[in-house]
Amino acid sequence: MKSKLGFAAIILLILSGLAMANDPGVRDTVYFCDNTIYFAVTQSDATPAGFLRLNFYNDSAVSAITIPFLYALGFATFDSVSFSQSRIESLPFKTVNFDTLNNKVLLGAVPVEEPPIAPGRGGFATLWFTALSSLAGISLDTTFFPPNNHLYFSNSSAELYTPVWKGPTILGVSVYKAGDANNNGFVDLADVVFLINYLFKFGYPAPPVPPAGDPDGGCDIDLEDVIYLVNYILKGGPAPVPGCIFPVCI
Ligand SMILES: [Ca+2]
Ligand SMILES: [Ca+2]
Ligand SMILES: [Ca+2]
Repeated sequence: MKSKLGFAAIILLILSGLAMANDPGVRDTVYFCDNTIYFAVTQSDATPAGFLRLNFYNDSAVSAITIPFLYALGFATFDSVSFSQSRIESLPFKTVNFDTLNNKVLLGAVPVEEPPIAPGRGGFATLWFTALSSLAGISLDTTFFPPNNHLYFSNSSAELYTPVWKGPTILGVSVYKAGDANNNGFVDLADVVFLINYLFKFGYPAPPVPPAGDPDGGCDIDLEDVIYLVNYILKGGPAPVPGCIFPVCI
């Protein structure tokens, strides 16, 4: 993805002129939806992609946000950032600034002609990674970039404050095979049985890696996934896809 340094520079210019304040009301927070990145290995993709959803909470209106990360990615690479389906998706003034030499990424959003970001809880952005090996280890840290580019929110009086960062610093990494519903490293009839038990018998466990139980990629686990797996295993049907079931994030 192309770096948007110009936007970032403008945001920093705006924020550097602001006074510091205390977080009004209860503490605002910035956090990951899930502290594990799931990378799906498929038959056709040797460089599986995984993502992290970044959320934020504010109990009063926010007029600017900057979220910097310093990352150490082990055997993964940083790929891109998406604001799709986030609370700030409609804002035209969003920024992603990569510094790949120094392993930094800076995210920002500023309502310019729009009203401030209303109180609420939900998505800010989705960070995408590419795994180069099953040994991928990832850490992200917001406590860097002195003296500028801190983790900042700005209140409606144009004063900066620092929300609480709810890490963790070290993220779990899980590499799974698409369609491996029972998570034993193989895709075979045992996964079909596992899914049937989960769907139709009381008390049987859900797939340990939820998206692995969604081989048809329909973002749910149902009978179609069972049929899809059977077709793949016994009839040469299409291979399982990564699936798109992830923990509920609020
Ligand atoms: Ca607050
Ligand atoms: Ca399996
Ligand atoms: Ca499905």
